[in-house]
Amino acid sequence: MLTSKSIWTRLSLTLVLLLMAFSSTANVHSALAQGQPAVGVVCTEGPTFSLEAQSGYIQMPDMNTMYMWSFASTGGSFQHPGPVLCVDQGDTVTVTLTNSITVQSGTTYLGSPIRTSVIFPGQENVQADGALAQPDLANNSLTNSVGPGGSITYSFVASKPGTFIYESGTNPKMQVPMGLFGALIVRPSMGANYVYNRADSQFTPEEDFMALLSEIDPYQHQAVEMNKAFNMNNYRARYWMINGRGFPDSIADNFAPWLPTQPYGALARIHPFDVSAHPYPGVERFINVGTEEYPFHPHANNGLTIGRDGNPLEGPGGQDLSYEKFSFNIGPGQTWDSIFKWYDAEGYNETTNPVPVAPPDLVNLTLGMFFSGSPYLGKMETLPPGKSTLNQCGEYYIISHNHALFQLDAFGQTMSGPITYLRVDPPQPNNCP
Ligand SMILES: [Cu+2]
Repeated sequence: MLTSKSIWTRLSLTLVLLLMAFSSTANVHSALAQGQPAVGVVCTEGPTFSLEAQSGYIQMPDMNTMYMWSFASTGGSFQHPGPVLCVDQGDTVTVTLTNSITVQSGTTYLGSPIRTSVIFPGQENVQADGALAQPDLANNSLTNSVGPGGSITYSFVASKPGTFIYESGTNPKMQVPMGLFGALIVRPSMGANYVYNRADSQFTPEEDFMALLSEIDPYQHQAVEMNKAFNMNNYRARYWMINGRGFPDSIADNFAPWLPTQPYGALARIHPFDVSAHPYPGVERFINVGTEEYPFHPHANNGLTIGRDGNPLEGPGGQDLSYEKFSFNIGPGQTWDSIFKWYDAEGYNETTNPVPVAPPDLVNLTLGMFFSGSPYLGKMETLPPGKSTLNQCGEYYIISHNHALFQLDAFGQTMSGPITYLRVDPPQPNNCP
């Protein structure tokens, strides 16, 4: 039997636990997530940035945890991948890097102090502490690196718009797979709702998406964490990621509370094309920081490739050289900008223009977790007994995934890795949350 005293003890204990849970969640996420969108690119606004190379852990789809190196905002909590740096064309970009990487033995790895740096592929005349940054060709590295506890400041003028990578320039063959990379978006002088300085690159600002593709060899990460040698000739990726997550975490919102160090989701959420209500496409910025080609393919929906590696696809006279793609073969180190839209080509309507094919008997159907119960956009119908759905308002979900199927894997657990969805909401106004 519970005495009143024990009830109060229990209640107050519960309250304390609740408050603790609440405040720790708030601490981790509120500063990061405030005013940020649930889907799409989360910009860290420039042009002055302070990055800290840190070590920490991320959560894998097979419930493994992974020791990582990654860039974070200085003084901020560990995150992977690094912040998406957003600047305007013509900005003088300044990035101050602090090195706080540690392994189990502290700030040395195999007896040497851990050094790191940042390179900005595609940017010209990058300065390091005021002098032109220099390559260290003997070590395939950047000369201008920083040791434990130190800092260094890089600067450059973002002269070209587009999607770029920033990553470690110190032993990059080893440090980039450890996680030291992120995206840099340079907005064109035509405006933030253009990808390039071309009228035909205009997009819907709420439909700006990123697919940052990467990979992990867990044996490399374990060896580095434990201060043990790892021969990179034995490197073999066993996890593949999109925006630092594997499926199904990849379709969770930005800042999903159960992924405190993996803030970026990969769901693309759009509205149907409409010549007056929704006239502009969305943009997907594909980025590959891995070692292999990633043939990424949005199902049933071609994209229009409009830029590669920060170069608009145009001829010398500005001719439009963009091309449709069904599978985007993103090579290592490449970025591809693709604009896409979904439009209601057939105009199916339950009463005025029904789908002309009778659906099979329910017993012969396999229903996915996201099916609304109806083929008509915006309609929800009762599902058969025992079936539940995550569908919210009759929206469509179209899978989008890496078509190197062996990469849809998390250390042997299949149907994970770089998979996400294109979510098409019914035209506005709708009942979608
Ligand atoms: Cu497919």
